[in-house]
Amino acid sequence: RMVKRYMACRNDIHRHDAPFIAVYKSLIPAEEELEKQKQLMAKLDNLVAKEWPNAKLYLYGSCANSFGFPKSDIDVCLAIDDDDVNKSEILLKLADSLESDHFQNVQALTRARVPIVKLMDPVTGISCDICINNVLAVVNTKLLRDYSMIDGRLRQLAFIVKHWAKSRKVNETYQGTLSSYAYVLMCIHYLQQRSPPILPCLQEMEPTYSVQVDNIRCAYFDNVGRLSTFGSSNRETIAELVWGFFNYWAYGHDYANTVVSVRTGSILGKREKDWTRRVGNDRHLICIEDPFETSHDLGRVVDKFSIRVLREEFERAAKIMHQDPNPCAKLFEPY
Ligand code: 3AT
Ligand code: MG
Repeated sequence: RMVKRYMACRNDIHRHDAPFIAVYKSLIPAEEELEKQKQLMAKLDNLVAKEWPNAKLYLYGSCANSFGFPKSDIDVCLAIDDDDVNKSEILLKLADSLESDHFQNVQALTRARVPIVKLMDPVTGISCDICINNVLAVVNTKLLRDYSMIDGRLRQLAFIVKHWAKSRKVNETYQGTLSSYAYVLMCIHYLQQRSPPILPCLQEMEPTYSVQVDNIRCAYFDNVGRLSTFGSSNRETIAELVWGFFNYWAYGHDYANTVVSVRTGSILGKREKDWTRRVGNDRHLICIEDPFETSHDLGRVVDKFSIRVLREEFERAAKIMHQDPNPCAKLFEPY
């Protein structure tokens, strides 16, 4: 009986495509907003060029990976090629220049885990964090953006999952739930696993892009213009994918033994990564491998309390997708 009911839902799922597409469209930032971000970057570029002629500024995070919501703060990385950079010194000097240039709320947080300068641009109203030499974040931002250009369904799915996670308050790393970056990787992985696949595994293909970041080699096929028809033999639509994504994380994923890996486009064992036990504060209760920093589990922030919250939310979402006549309204109900 269960199986029958589930099949009925699945065949019927397409009527929810239009409402999900409408939610997706309502979440895409307007063109003016991207213009304002560019305007602010140009201003910051000028300021940096005066102080550090050999340095370069990069946008990273959701304002550059194509998974950004409207009105997000922007994340900027100042890349300075110097063997012995003193980050605090640079941040303090940068903060001074920003204040003289009439930026507001300028604050140098030199003792934070990732030291940054915060600022607000009174002209565009955009707030911004600038960090130093966080090159891996710039590279993983490019990887996410490249994946998003292969098949439009990734961007649709990731916006919906991020919107769900923010509405349900499970996108708060300081409370032991997952970062936006982790959710996007889960979406990429899910689309790599479809049959036929909707996304390829770029890191398993012949590299056309390669950079060395400290001791990590970041290499993958980035000529994604060539892959624009990759997923076309898979006809699944957004409602089906949202359904399948939550169903996987509610009932399909083997939390005890496995790791999702975008790097290999497959599911790995916890054993082979030696992620079977708690080390310090890292518990590995849900394992998502970083595509470049492979010793880094993006699920390590999740503890024994927040894993229950997360799994209950996945189950709630899956049930809504199975049963609710209007899942689009219910799914994003504020927690
Ligand atoms: P929001 O729209 O701001 O929620 P975001 O994509 O900007 O989403 P975050 O603010 O969580 O995501 O992170 C900003 C970027 O920093 C995204 C990614 O390039 C990098 N990043 C975040 N967390 C990690 C991590 N644990 N390991 C490596 N890179 C990370
Ligand atoms: Mg961000």
